[in-house]
Amino acid sequence: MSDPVRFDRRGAVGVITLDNPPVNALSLPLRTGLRDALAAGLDDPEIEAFVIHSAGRMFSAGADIREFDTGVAGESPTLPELIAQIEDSPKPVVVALHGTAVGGGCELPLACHARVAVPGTRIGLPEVTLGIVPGAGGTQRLPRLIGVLPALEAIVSGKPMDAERAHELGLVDELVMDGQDLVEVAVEVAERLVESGALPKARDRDDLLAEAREQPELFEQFRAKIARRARGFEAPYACIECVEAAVQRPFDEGLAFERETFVRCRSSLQSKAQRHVFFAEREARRVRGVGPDTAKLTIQRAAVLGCGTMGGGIAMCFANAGIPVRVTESEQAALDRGMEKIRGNYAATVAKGRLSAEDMESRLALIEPTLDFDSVSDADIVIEAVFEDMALKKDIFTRLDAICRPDAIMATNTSSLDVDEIAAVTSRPEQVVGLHFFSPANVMRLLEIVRGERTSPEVLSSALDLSRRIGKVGVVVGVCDAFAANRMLYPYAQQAQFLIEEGALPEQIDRVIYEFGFPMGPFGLGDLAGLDVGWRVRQHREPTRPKHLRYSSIADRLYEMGRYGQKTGKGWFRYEEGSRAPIPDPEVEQLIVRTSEELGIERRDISDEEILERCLFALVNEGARVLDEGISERASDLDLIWIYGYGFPRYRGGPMFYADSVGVDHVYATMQRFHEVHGDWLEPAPLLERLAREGGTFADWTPS
Ligand code: T1G
Repeated sequence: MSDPVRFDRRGAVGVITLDNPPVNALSLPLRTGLRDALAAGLDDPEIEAFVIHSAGRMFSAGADIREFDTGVAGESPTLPELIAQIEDSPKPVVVALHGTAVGGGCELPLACHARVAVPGTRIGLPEVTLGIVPGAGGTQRLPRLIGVLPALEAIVSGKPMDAERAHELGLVDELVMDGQDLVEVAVEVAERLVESGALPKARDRDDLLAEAREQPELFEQFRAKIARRARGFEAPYACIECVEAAVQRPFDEGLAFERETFVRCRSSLQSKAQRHVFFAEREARRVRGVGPDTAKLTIQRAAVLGCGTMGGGIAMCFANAGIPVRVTESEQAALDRGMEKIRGNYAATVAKGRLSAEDMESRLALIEPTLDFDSVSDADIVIEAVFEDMALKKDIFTRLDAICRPDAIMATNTSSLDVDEIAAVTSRPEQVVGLHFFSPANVMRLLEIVRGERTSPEVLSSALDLSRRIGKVGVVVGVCDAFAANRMLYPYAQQAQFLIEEGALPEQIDRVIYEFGFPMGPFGLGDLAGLDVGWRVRQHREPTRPKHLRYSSIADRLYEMGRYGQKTGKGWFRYEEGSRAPIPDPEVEQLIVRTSEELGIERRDISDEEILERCLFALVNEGARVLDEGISERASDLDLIWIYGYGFPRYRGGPMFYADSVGVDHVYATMQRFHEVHGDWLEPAPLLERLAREGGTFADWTPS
């Protein structure tokens, strides 16, 4: 391992280079090297100032997250010690930023006496996304440099800003112009500081805090403002408390409060869960048979067959990523309706101020509607998003096989049909893959990439690359009925329906699931997706249902009553005109009670705990089967599927991580009890039993 820190001279300026690929994480060896380089320069009378910069594609991604649960993170020199050494240096320290400077990689620059950056550099404090607060002075120095509200926005959202914005706010002192060398500009700034004798320190600034000190209510207002999006999360509120401490306490007291808060958050289950998700997203890119050298097709032109709800949303994903896309339909009216929906979606985003009208027009210009099926022949990828019917899809893939380029990727957006059966009608099944988007496709971040038996590594590599380009979290799964996502959804939704037969009501179950952290419960979700869609899926699944096991008939009865959910104003709940707020409907309760009587079920009071465990443990149990059958390569992939596909609360890490956190033995014992009382739908999966018996966890499980 080469030395992560180098020290050179440019005249009287000591130039320190951080070089710890791939992201210059501030690991212990790097911290030690930096401390020693500074100490050497401080002892050298010929050195009058320092410039710190990094090799590689970015300045730094911050503290080494992998050190968190090892004692190394606390080993000296710790980051706060290093940062104090820099801020208290009697010789000016100038930092030169490029690429990305986040977390500790932003806090270190905040302690420098001047900051120079290349335009476009991403600068920020994303710690809140890891369930922690910035722990090396970020919550104390940033508000002093840019003001309290901009600092609150940056710290509580975790979103980095670019160097231009940072310069506007006074965080970056100098932007490097075209043709200028970053380190050279930083050396000049350092020399100017030496000349002026100035050593500006963020800790000494108070001017931008004064105003906030007069308006203590702004912190309450900020808490109210984030309440909806921060529901259930602990770290955003801990961040606000730290910035509040920056305003109300002397610097060193605020710093101590921040550190205390950081240490508390770092050991919290929420932070462990959110760090699990961070690494799970990176792990998901590692797929059996696909290596970093596997060739991939860079998609420059796409086509989508079908401009319905899914097709239109998928087309928007490509346009949003700047990729031209053709979208087809068989009739003009359907095409016009689809394009109107797309335009409407964009207009809504413009109305919310999250997109400019110009950007809307430029994205719409990338979407080319056409009735000409054959015009997709020059596309790099064609995604079929038509009605969920096997015969129709086979016909389409037969036609695509005849017209598409040999290297083109042919994908199906089916949410449950057999991708191998579809691929088999073509002469090139290796070019066929499932790309299962989640509704609304332009919003939901999950992309379930379905690997067929013959899908080539190159096509998988291209699909994974594409998922990142269109802002999706791509998770590869194998072919089985309903793949991984929906397959785990069914037992979860089914238990919810059995529970209402036994005594609960939809509003109780949805409240429990909502309070657990989901955006909505299974009944609200059913009404959003449409009970007619659910009915069609059940018709499709009926032939595979084990005959000795029944499913609840209440949903079918609602469908037969024409209650399709939000789209008809009535489903499991009733909806006022123009409102999405679910209202319990006595008519539904009567139907439920009547069904219990017909089934001879004596209704009973059901606890919130039983509801939570039956619904969640049922999906965990199915997840164990999905892993055991090799449909998914790792439990953390299933966690991503549920977080990005169904809104499983990120601060609980996903269903499999959650099962590990409550104890696999507890999940197994509870499933055994449920199985005895409620029958075979809740039979514990062999893997769940094995892990419970061996004291294993889903996190440590690997395919045999
Ligand atoms: N620590 C350890 N490993 C890291 C890392 C980090 N901070 N950041 C990235 N990696 C690994 C990552 O797992 C992957 O590994 C490889 O680097 C490339 O990353 C006191 C305590 C910077 C925007 O939250 O957001 O500072 O999979 O694929 O897409 O307040 O990485 O190849 O083995 O993501 O170009 C706060 C986390 C830390 C930023 C680059 N910092 N990183 O994205 O590359 S807490 C963060 C990112 C902190 C202080 C506290 C992104 C990136 P592998 P990548 P990328």
